[in-house]
Amino acid sequence: MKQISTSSSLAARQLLWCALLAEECARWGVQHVFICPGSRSAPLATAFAAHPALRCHVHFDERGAAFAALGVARSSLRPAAVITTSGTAVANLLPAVLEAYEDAVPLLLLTADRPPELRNCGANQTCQQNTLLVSHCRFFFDVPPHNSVCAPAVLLSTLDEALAKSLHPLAGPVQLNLQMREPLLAANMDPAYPLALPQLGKFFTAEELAPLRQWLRTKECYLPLAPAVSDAQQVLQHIRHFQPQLLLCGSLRSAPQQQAVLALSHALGVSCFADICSGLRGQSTNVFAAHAVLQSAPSKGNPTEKNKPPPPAQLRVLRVGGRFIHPQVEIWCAAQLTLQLTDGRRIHPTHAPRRILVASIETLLKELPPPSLEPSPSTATTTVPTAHLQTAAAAAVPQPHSTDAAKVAAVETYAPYGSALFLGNSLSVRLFDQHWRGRPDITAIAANRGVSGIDGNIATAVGCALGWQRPTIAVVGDQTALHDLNSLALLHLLNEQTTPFTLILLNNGGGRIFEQLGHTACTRHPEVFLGVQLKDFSAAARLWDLPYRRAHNVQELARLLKKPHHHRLLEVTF
Ligand SMILES: Cc1ncc(C[n+]2csc(CCOP(=O)(O)OP(=O)(O)O)c2C)c(N)n1
Repeated sequence: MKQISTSSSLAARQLLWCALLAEECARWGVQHVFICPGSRSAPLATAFAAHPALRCHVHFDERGAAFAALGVARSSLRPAAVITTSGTAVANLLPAVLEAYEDAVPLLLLTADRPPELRNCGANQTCQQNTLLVSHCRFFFDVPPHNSVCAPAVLLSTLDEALAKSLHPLAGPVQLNLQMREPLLAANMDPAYPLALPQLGKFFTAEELAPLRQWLRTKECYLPLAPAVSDAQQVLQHIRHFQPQLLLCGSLRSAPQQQAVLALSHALGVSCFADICSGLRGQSTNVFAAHAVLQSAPSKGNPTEKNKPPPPAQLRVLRVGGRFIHPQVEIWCAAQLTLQLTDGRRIHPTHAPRRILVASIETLLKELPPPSLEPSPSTATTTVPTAHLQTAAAAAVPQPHSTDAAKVAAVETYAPYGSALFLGNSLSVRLFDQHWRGRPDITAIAANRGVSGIDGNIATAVGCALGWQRPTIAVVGDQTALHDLNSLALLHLLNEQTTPFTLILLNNGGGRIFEQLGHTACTRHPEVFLGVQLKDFSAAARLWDLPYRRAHNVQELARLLKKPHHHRLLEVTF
């Protein structure tokens, strides 16, 4: 290590240390960085904020910042970074980290910490944060301070491994816990990009910088760590050999994934039964709601079903994508002969025997003809065993007979062209899964179904909108909204012209999902289940200067949705 003595030189060296991280993040294609203010993280914040290729967003609440990063990573398909100070700030990342881990979303957590000499000795704002998130990270490293034995090349290659593991083989959160030594910052310091040898040479030895010479000359990552190539042809061969009769599709993440599933269903000549979060409904006449498959299973003990013909023998089902909102779909699938294509996650809560192929579905696009909007001519002959499902699915097209169906129909009819949807947990996402028929122009649909928390839903929706760059409608329940009112502060990140954001708050007076638990506890002790019943959310909208309207009936909701608008909160009370 170069012997530098003055306090400002040490601070400058640490800032450059952080600038190496910022530069490498940019080279990996990281675009969005959420910075939560703090002093231990000040060098990181300063270095990242100064980088011309990174879009840095500042948010006071680490929990919301992490959920927003999750949202933008999910919708932009690139890792998003979060920078925090030490202590409880790191603990606040945990809910979003759990969601990212379970739902395979790439997140880079850069948490500032104290060096070893200040741990476990009563130093301020210090805790065992180096063990806090590890169980839910695909990679973790406790990075020593800049003035220790750790050289710049070690720092870069460690970040490279972290970013590679945030994406492959299964995406998820990764954490670098960065030990920062005082002095943290000195006066008038700004890292100058692009980083150059003479500048670094003032603070690092020639020996330390030798491995970086090539890196400094180019714009390439230090250690690119590309994923293993998978053989799409082989995967397709397995699928064809299995001869699927039906495609059952859970959530999807991207347009290439959607195109691959449509192309696959077309090439195989089978229908696709799709979850709301696949974004496939409405994309082809050959796509039906996933829960329509349940039509083939007569409900037990229902006398009117007695004379129905027995359901056909097991179907050969090709199961793709993530989870289903409707819990019965996976149970139905367990009773069929199933081949599951997975990104590496074991989404298989029934544990029924099935064949598994680990492969990314989008790679199949290379081997498939482009999808068509109409079913292939072969469909009629090859899907005979699923014909009864198609008929049932067509008959099950929801009529807006209930107010719930009417709410969904209003959004489906009046959402601006090319909108995106974020669906809050609890009843909102179920409602849309049940009643959403789909529109060809609405393909981006997301929800936090990794662990189905009702926290951070507004933040995630804003993050998703940031990545989607489309008019976005988020639908959440009242308790879900209360959980994350802080995150309305994030709305300023969205351009009102290109990305107008509508928050539809379904205020049904508390956590009404518990009324469906099927026991009397909810009616006997409603206070234990419903939570705070807030009659009017207009004050929350006022706090963040957000236009607010209330819809008492479906006509009012339709009228409000039709109006051109900027960001707004629509409270639905019917
Ligand atoms: C962080 C978190 N806490 C608690 C729960 C359990 N939970 C699931 S749904 C729900 C109530 C949600 O109420 P609301 O947002 O009003 O929606 P509604 O049930 O009325 O659709 C709760 C507390 C959860 N999923 N996540």
